[in-house]
Amino acid sequence: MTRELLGACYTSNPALLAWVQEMVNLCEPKEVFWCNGSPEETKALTEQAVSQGVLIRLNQQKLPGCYYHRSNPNDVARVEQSTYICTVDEEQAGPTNNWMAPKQMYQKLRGYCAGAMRGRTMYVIPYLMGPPGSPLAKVGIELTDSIYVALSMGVMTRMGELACQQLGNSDEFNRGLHCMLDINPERRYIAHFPQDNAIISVGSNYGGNVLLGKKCLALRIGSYLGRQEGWLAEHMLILCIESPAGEKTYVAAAFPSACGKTNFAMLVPPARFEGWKVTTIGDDIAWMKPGPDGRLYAINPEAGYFGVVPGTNSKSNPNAVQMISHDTIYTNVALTPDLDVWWEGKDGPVPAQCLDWKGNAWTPESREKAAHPNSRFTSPMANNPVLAPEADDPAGVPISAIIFGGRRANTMPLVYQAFNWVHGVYIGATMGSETTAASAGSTGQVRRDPMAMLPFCGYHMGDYFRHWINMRRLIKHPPRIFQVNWFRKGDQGDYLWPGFGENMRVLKWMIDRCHGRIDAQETLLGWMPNPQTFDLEGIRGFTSQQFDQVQALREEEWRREIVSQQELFMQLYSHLPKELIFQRELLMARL
Ligand code: GTP
Ligand code: SPV
Ligand code: MN
Repeated sequence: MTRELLGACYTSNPALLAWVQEMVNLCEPKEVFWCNGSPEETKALTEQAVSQGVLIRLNQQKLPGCYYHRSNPNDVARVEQSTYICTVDEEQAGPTNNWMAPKQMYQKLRGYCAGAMRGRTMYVIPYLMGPPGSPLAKVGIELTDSIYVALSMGVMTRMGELACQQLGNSDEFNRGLHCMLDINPERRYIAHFPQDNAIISVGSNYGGNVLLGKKCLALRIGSYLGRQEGWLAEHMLILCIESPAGEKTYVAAAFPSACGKTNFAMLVPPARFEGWKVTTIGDDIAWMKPGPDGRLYAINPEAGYFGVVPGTNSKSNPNAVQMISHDTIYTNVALTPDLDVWWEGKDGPVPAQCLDWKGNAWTPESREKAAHPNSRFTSPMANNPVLAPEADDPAGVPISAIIFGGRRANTMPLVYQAFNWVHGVYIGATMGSETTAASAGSTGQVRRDPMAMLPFCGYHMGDYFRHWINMRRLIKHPPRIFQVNWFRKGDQGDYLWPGFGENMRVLKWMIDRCHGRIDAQETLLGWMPNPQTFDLEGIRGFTSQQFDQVQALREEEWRREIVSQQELFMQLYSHLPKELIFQRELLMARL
């Protein structure tokens, strides 16, 4: 392809052309660039980003195909206080979302966007969420003035002509508009219009706020559509666990942001599990729908990983280390003098000097962190050495287990199993977790984060629970539901469970439960592992007493836990399914 042809329009879809024209009239860009997703185009856009200073080319000997990006220091995480669900009725958005009337929000944001791309390029990004040809896949179009977004969407989604092919002449596509403006937190809005299948994001250039296929479409708009259409859009990883005999079991797990999804999805089984394999279907989002055989089928709508960098090393996640060693964009990590990257928890020595994520000189004596705690990598899923071929299967994979897990220093045992579907929905609905750096604001505060969806549910959370309960009727063979907690701490503030690869032991117990192959003990919380049959062999220095500690059910803590669930239940009361109130009362009675 010649240079001149890059960026030319290649669709004749009338609805798409009309909408792009309307947005061009509004934003008044100097030029319009239609991204087609070709390797030539990626190369040319990358060159341009480098010459504009948006990307820095990293040391190509050490990190082939890798680039470095710094976002504005005021713009390094999702902003929940600026995220809105704009349904016609405020009631529909529910008390856990910010709300503004669509008319009012359109007016405000169109005001901001008017002429906002003068002298700039508008990139038109057609993208497909899900494998081509999948009945669950959806098409979105993102219009942006950020070349960083254009390049990132090329990694994170199936971007370009194939999306337009899937769309054909239909007008059923998500309309997403992104204007960076001047990256001013005062004019930062991430606004969703579920009833119009539309998104407007202004004033940010940070991943979760601006890669509109991800949290905005795949979760907030997705959850809204899922309720109407009878499926689930969830903040879940999807993995495959394969036994030495070749038996494959698929598992989906919801952990809140920065609570271990990417790590769990790429887990390397310890030596004890020779012959077992874990492969990744997805690391952040699952779209799930009942299949013709009565099982729940899941696809990963994404095509890349936007993952937490700090803590990534060859012990915690060797597959990720390999994955991000090439063809990766690093955002907000530290930069060494030889154009390598560094972060807290990386393999090897701490550099004697480097530039921190803000571009300031940093030495090991510096008090601040070199990499931002929410610094991220953007890697295509094809880079993942343990990518499951099923990630491209339009039919998705049948889910046997659903796992809910929060970051809890106390109260929550390592693992237990729900008694049944409704009890599992109650467990997910009442999940608590400490806040993390993935969202702007204070970290380490326990809050309720139902199903890890608090920041991502595009409608009333009480109606969302009702939808989960109702789904049971559509699923003849429902997945078993579990709760896990990798983050319980001892009196000294140390993690009680080694985590990471050793989580395989919990995974193995769960799939054995799904296949009816291992016993369990009934407790007031649910089914717990029998310490005699739970496999602890070969964890260095881990004793059965420590296992008792990490599994301990402390009734004092649970009394407090139940009380703290009250707040969420009160907040959602008018839409809260009675079933969940009964579940809570049953638990109280058992206590
Ligand atoms: P998002 O991309 O924000 O949705 O996050 P995620 O759920 O994919 O989280 P990720 O796997 O990136 O993990 C975030 C943090 O949790 C990292 O700092 C990890 O080191 C840490 N972590 C992950 N798994 C474990 C574990 O089993 N034990 C402990 N102690 N920490 C873990
Ligand atoms: C999360 O915060 O849950 C993420 C990163 O996966 S972001 O895309 O920024 O939302
Ligand atoms: Mn996430």
